[in-house]
Amino acid sequence: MDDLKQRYLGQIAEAGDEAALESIRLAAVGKKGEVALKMRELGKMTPEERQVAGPALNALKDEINSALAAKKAALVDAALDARLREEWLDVTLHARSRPRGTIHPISQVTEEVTAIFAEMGFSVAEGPRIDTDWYNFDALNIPGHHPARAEMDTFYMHRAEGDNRPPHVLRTHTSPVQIRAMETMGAPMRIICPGGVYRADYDQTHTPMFHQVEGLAIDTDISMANLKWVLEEFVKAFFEVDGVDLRFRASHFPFTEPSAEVDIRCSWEGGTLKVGEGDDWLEILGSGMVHPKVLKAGGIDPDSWQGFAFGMGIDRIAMLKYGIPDLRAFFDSDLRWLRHYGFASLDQPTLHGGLSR
Ligand code: 2NL
Repeated sequence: MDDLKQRYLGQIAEAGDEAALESIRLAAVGKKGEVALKMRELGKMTPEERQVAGPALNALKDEINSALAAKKAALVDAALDARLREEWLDVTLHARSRPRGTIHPISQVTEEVTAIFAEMGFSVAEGPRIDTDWYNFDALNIPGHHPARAEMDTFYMHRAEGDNRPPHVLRTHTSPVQIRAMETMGAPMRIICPGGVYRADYDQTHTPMFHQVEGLAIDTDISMANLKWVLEEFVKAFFEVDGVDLRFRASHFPFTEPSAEVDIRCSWEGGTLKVGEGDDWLEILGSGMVHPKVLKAGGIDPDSWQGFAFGMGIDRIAMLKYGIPDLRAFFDSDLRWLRHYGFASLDQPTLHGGLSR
């Protein structure tokens, strides 16, 4: 019996899983197991022998059964431990994997510009990229013979032979959107018009499609002073600096009178732009008081209303702010470039959150 006990307790201690434990149980204390066989031998014994062997066999059976139960509990515990080690979860992970796409710098800068002007009461107006030459030129005081029409390298839409309707063009600026907004909104108004525009020009610094944002504010008592304040606020917020110097240089546009080109004080130390300090000047936009003929074209009475307008290149200010050297890379759709210069899609630019972070 001692031999049986040592053998089975040894096997139970060694058992690696519940299946092994079950076959040990059958062999030891099952109906046809070794202990049962020994029990059968009790009948052949003398009553004295039986009185010793009977309880001893029962004790052995009990001992093996409790060793089996203890080992089974230990195996269940170990299995649970292994499962817990395997099935862990990092509760700090994002619910969804991070998006792989990025926001294009032009989209980012458009959102930044929109957030800044929204704070100053400007809403966003949009319009068609294909428009009539009246909205794109005539309404802006650029008549048919005007050199600006030629200068703007316009893409004209094809017309079938004998189709004498006025020509359509790919808009060369977002001004036609502002004319349409004057017609529909009337005065007073404050809008910006960001969007893609087209000119037949392609070299290091020009692409046939690029982006512009124009602004327009019309009221009864608007002056160049209001323009200057709005542009100062814009430049400070956009370049994320506390102070700027603006320089207004007299200029000429057919749609504004007077007209001014605006430079900002800057420095170019080690090739990086610093706005608001230094001895260099950087031209960033054109502006002026809206020409009375342009107000009239938009259905607004120039004797009662006046306004300022400005226009700047989004691609250009994006390159300046984010140190992007090559304009043409904007339109290459190169994934490595997009990952490098792109912005996280869930970080929307806001003035309170920091525009670009
Ligand atoms: C530039 C200059 C400018 C405007 C755009 C404008 C629009 C209307 C009336 C009057 Cl509807 N003016 N736009 C005015 C001055 C300059 O853009 O250098 N753009 C990149």
